Amino acid sequence: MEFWVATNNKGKINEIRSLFAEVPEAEIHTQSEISGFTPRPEDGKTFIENARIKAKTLASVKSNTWVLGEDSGLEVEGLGGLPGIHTARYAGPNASDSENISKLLKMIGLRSAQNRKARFVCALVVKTPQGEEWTFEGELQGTITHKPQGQMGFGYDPIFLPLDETKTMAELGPSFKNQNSHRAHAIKAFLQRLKSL
Ligand code: ITT
Repeated sequence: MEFWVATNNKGKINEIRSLFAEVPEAEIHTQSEISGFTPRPEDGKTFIENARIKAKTLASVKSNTWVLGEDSGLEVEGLGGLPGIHTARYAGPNASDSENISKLLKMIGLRSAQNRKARFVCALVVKTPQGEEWTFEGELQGTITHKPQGQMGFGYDPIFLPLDETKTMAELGPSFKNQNSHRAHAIKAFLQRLKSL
């Protein structure tokens, strides 16, 4: 049973592979295996729209199989929901994780030191082998810390303290994310629907 995932992000794909461990017959592939494949620009206005763009673009070359488009990001309350759909490129087009983190900490310091509430959001658009579209969403609430801590995970994990936790997501690591992350919630909802077929 093949599942093609429309992402180039290695952190995401590692997590998606772990989440699919409960489906032993699943073979996970990514768009990077398709030579000459060019993703379309993510010019949607919402996470779901961008996830749909990713899924549709990959489904146009991978029909009659399962295709997953995943778009995710961080919404910070004191920044009016930013960086939102711009999370991956918050500090510029080729920004590294540490550059994005530095920019976010600076912006919160400037604009909203009092309100560090945030949530991670994951939108998942699945194209079924029959061409139907299924959508799923997941979120994880938390706060933004004052400095990065922890080495695990990717992206903004070192500055994200999940609600009711005393460690950042980068300190909590894969066992926590596999159960509780925004991505885990969305993928688990998909796997549940898949099992009900
Ligand atoms: P693809 O479009 O190829 O999937 P991307 O990294 O550009 O890769 P997105 O457009 O969905 O993916 O951007 C999501 C960004 O949000 C990602 O680059 C991270 O910076 C951040 N992010 C998403 N999920 C995260 C997580 O679980 N932990 C930390 N940061 C996360």
